[in-house]
Amino acid sequence: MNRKSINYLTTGLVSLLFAGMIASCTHDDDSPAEVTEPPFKGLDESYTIERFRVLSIPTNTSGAVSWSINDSIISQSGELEFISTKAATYPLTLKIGSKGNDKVYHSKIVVTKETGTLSKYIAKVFDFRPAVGQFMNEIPEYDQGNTAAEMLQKANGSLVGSNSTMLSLGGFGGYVVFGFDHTIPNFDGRDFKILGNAFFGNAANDPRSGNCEPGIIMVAYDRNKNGKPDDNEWYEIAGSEYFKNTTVKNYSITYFKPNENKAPVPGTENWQTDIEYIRWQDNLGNTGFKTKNTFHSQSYYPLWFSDASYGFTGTRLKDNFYDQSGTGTYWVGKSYEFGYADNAPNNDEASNIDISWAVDQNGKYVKLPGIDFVKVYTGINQEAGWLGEVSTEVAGAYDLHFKK
Ligand SMILES: [Ca+2]
Ligand SMILES: [Ca+2]
Ligand SMILES: [Ca+2]
Repeated sequence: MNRKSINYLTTGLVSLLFAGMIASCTHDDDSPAEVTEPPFKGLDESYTIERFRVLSIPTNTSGAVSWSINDSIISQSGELEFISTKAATYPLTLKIGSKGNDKVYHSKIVVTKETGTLSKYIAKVFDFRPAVGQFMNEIPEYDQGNTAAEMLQKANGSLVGSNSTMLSLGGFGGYVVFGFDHTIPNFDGRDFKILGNAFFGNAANDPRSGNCEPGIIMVAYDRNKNGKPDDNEWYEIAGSEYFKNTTVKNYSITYFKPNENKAPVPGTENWQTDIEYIRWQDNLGNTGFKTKNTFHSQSYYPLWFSDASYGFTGTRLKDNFYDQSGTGTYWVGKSYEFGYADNAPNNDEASNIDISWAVDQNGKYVKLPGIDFVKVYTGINQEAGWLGEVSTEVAGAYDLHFKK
């Protein structure tokens, strides 16, 4: 917010009306009143920031800008966004303007060690909204009468810290949102890992396939520093499938609450043909039923959701499971190349994510100094034979750059 608008806010309604009168008298065309930023007054003598926090230094300059530390240019943006993992002092030089006609400013950035203790693991789960699925109400376990807030508490119990355990997101769209107690920096290469329960089978002709259930990853940098992810802070990680025409953007699905009294009872006669269990419909005109299998007899609809239906919108990946046996006995999911959760074993490079893969809603890459929040949702809408629906599991996450 610039000084002018602060004045308007603090001097109240009368001056707002007055300003409106002036605006309507003096502006004959449709162009908005010009907002001039205060001129850049140079750098402070020094800037202090804790490590794993982003320092922002605006210049309000649209011309050529170059920031450097020693001889390395670190940014050419009008606003510097600096983050470091080490407590150290960095000499900072700023040049504004073109060569021969530039102004040079000197300062330094003092990066200090954090006052509290930081964790490289998930610090908080903000939201947990799974889709329907065979692990629903089991991972985490639903107890009679649990509220959404209580289920969120259980999700925190599962994912926070170094001893994290698994959370199942159910079918397409089901999601979890979590955050860290610091900003994970976006350095060269991959920056953070998302843990899942994916593993590869042993087929010689298809070694990177097995139990791979890719989830779409979204990231948010807490630009307004309010400690929570805001709608306009989210960006999608463009994984290996993002730009392919087999990927459906803005796919929407609705799940309808089943009548559990009429649900097929696994093991009874005809239960396998009597599969009209949880009805779903999507925005492409498809509709179907989610089935029940012999392994899980509990409700597949999150029982703490009282609504008659609920849904999700997001990026849908091409079905990745196929019947490798050809007789329906052995289904495997192919791993996508990069950029998804629960898509490769935890020790595989494909479970590591580069923040530089983040894109905006138009598919344009965005430059983020780091991220504070992550959202993962199931990216597949497929029933894989007797295995049941493809559902992403999240079992934790951590910062690949963090060192004590
Ligand atoms: Ca990176
Ligand atoms: Ca925020
Ligand atoms: Ca899984």
